Amino acid sequence: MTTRTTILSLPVEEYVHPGNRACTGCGLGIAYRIGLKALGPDTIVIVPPSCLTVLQGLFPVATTKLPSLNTTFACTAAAATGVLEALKAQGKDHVNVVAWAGDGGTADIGIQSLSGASERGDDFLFMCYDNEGYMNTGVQRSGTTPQGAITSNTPFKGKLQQKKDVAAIMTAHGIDYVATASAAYPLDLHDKVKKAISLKGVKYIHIHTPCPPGWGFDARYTVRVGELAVKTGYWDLYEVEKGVFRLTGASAKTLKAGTRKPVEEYLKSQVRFRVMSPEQAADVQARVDAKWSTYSGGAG
Ligand SMILES: Cc1ncc(C[n+]2csc(CCOP(=O)(O)OP(=O)(O)O)c2C)c(N)n1
Ligand code: SF4
Repeated sequence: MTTRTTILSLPVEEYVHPGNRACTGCGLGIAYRIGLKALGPDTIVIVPPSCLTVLQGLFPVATTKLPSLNTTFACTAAAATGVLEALKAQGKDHVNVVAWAGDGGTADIGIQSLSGASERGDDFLFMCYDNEGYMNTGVQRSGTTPQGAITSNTPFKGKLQQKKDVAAIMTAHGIDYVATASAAYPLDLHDKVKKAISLKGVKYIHIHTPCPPGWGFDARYTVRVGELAVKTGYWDLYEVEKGVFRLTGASAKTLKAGTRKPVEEYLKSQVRFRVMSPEQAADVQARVDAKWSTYSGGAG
């Protein structure tokens, strides 16, 4: 059994310089900082176009203190494979190769190379930070934008389609480790990154990262919005290790204590859901209830 991260055991080393170009209150900023603490100094990061490339900035004022490769969207996972092979040729097998992409770069544009690498069993970690849209280019809808959310190209009725479940798609590849996480629960995220890099093959972590300007909430409420997503059961913290599903952290506690809040509290915390009718909100609640009804006994 792995030791759980606590606020006291969280590494003090920082791999992200303070003062970066992300918006105030960016959930990605929290997740990236914590994820890199778990990865440590022997890490190469591969990043496609996204808010993360903006956060990182350009040499010589880049924020990431680790080697970082910027790629095109579609080849993120293929670039990770290439870096891995180059390290192998040099006899360096101690370096963590980590692709870190937005939801557009993962769920939509990058999914073919990620699927191919998963099937081959290449040994790297793929992190998807999910701000539920193409935020860097002005909040366009992506495959993971949830139903009912206003974006710049779904301005009147919100997005009509359901959110794509990328963690489920990755689980279907039969890889050894798939997890979900949240920027609002950094210790749970730290645990999962640590566990992922101890395993072989492609590992996949999908992180819910609230985005103040894209979702429409005040920058001071990033953690509160992230917590509401989890406490209402809208976004669940879990891991699937070698095929075994287990709720983790706050989601496991919510199931055990039976304290799940109404989804409405989450929907009302953001301007992007303001066009949803009471019937649509009830439909979201029904879907969340149906999902949670399958969890009984599944928590660990
Ligand atoms: C092939 C290609 N299409 C479009 C773009 C323009 N572009 C740059 S960043 C971006 C948005 C990326 O969205 P996502 O992956 O969700 O990351 P986020 O911006 O939300 O952090 C787009 C469309 C591009 N760089 N390359
Ligand atoms: S638009 Fe959203 S994801 Fe992008 S930097 Fe700003 S807060 Fe972060």
